[in-house]
Amino acid sequence: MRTNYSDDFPLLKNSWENGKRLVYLDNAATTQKPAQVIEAVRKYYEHYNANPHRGAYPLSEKATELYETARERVAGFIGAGSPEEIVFTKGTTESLNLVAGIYGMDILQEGDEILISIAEHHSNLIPWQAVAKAKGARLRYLYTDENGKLTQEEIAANITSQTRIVAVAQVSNVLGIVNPIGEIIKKAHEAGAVVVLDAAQGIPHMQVDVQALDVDFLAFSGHKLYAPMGIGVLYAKKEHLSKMRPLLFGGGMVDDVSEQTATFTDGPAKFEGGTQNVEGAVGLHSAIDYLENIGYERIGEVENELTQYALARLNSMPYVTVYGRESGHNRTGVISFNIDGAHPHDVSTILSADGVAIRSGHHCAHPLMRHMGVNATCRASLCFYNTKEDIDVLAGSICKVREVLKLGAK
Ligand code: C6P
Repeated sequence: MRTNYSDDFPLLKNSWENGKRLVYLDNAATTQKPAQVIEAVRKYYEHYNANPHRGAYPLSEKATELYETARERVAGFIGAGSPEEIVFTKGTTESLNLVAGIYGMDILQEGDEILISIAEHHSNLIPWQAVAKAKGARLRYLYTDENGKLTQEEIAANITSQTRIVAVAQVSNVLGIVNPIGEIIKKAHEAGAVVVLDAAQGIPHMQVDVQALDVDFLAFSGHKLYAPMGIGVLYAKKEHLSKMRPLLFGGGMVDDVSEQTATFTDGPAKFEGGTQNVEGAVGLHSAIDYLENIGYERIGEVENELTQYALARLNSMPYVTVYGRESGHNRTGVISFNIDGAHPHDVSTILSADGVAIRSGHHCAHPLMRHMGVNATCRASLCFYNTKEDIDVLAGSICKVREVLKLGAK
């Protein structure tokens, strides 16, 4: 059984920071790219680059084929009924803005309720604030308990006959907790609401099947899934997508344009105005191949073992506070913590001197920070290419923080 995957990632083999080996623990922000993804993108530019859906010459036809094959691959990967339900976007942020700004804007009426959780990333929060304001709808929140969980009682009490849209993250980018998505979708559908799932932090770690989940919309980013930046996905059930207006007007999305009017194509192309990111789609296709070759089961095993190991190391330090549920399988390797007396930015700077890359700050989740009563946290986020040695370097570096900051022993 293979135990070390870091060799597949050129940057991890070659990178050194301050003379120290790079210990990359910021995978929730973006992941590194395996050699096969880099190679697929290089090959695309060396052999196939042209503007897709426009030229009648073989090169353009090849670029079109690669782009559309990637769409089919994504559809199969998430269990969509058809590639027609897959819209390529720049990333999760654009996907969620498309749902809120078009679907939300068209279906919501005064007094309707949009329900999100207090743990949402700003990308799944501010678009709903904007649409609520524009339509006179109410933006309501599900609150996490002291363990960072959304309880069944909280869900049951807040999805009502007024709820039209429920938009939640599959996994919190701050706490790593996996939300009870099945329960939320069931309750929302019983109430006649649609569900928008932000899978940005979920899909890199667990299999998603949109039909089994019966989710209405799903958004994710390629760059957190070992693919290039600038490519993302919006899955939407055909019944919703066919009724939605385009967001961006331009080339590649029209049927006919006259001086004063235009008609638009059906299907995903309607939402993909302008020249698209073929390189990104090719890279995403290759990243999915890479991931499926390892398999989610194996990825889950490796990441769970690393996560439990990291939690045990951090929890053994009396001056470290870990936020959110501290053990169990129902979480990913996103671990937020603070060190008594130390500002998270100082912590990440000290860790960085040891080659350790973590994130510190509010993680684009201000309302959650306020709800937890903290200004900021340090966040280490693991994935399957990390190793126990990486965690040991992290733990060793954390041990030094209070000493470096002259905070005394604890
Ligand atoms: N979170 C993080 O370090 P984009 O930037 O569009 O690829 O993804 C936005 C986004 C949406 N939802 C969730 C749950 C996310 O975690 C993110 C991105 C990164 O936590 C960058 S802020």
